[in-house]
Amino acid sequence: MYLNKLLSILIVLNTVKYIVSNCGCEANRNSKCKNEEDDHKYLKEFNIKTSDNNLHPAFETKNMVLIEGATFEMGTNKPIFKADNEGPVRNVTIKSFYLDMYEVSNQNFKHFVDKTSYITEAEKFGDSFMLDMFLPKDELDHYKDVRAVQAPWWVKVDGINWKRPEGPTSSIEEKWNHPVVHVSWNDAVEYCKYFGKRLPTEAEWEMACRGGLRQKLYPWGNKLNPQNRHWTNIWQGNFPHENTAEDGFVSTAPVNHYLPNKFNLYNMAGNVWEWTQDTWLKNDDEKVKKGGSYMCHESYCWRYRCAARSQNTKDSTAGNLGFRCAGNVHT
Ligand SMILES: *[C@@H]1O[C@H](CO)[C@@H](O)[C@H](O)[C@H]1NC(C)=O
Ligand SMILES: [Ca+2]
Ligand SMILES: [Ca+2]
Repeated sequence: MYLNKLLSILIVLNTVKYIVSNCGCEANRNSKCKNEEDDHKYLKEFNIKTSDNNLHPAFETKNMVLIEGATFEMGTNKPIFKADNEGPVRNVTIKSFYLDMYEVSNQNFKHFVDKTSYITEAEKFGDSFMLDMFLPKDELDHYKDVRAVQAPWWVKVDGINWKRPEGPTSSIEEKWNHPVVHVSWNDAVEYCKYFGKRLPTEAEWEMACRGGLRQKLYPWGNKLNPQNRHWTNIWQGNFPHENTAEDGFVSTAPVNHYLPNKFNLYNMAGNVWEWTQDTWLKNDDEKVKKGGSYMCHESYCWRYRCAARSQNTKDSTAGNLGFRCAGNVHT
């Protein structure tokens, strides 16, 4: 099955002319696309909150882990992307909190939507960003003028959203256990709130990612593939033309695939980026995301390290960006 998908991907000719050190950071709603005019769809009042009037279920800690309060060393003194402010290392003290073991799955999100009739921002805007190679060649030609200038492998495609993640005719029927994608920060906040949860802060997320290890690159240590196995879903091959999927996945993997870290958390690094509560550089429109995704490769986007960080605007959505929720410890 993967071989077929791989072959079809290798056949898709790609028109990308240049590469920047980026694997998803430019897929913002405000990214300049060649052909894009301001549009009524992008006005703030379009974003009606739908879950506010619903009864919320009580907070449950099922499929969450309790992370005991502690002081940990956040950041790194060996930043790979200095402009991202990955450093310096500093001690940060965190109170006990709960964190979802898994990225929020399509199944989880469907449950939420069934209960609340929530409509995501990508559904309201009518489009979202996806990786060009997932589209068939004829459909791709149609979108050649709506690529993000800084990251031309992103195409903004009409009719894609969490239910149709890889093209207007795709579905999630065989992906119930995969992470939900094409959800904005605003959507993630609403989802977590409904379940009595919240997004983790960046510091909570990073502490959780490290799983009690001190200053290691990854949730499992410093080597990418110890024991000769894959520990996360990233990109193997030459981005953005070829993905050999040695880790088993061209796109998302099930949220419980690969081994968990010492805190029993799955896919903190890789698979999909995860929204956090925090604001990126004092600009409240942009929020911090952590962990990297299936589109990351060491050569250009070594961001599946615990210290790495990136950002998107609150209303941005993409095929490699999801989230998990945190919860307060009620005493
Ligand atoms: C953090 O605190 C520990 C324990 O007090 C200390 O050993 C370590 O040097 C501190 N790290 C930093 C970066 O200050
Ligand atoms: Ca992969
Ligand atoms: Ca992840």
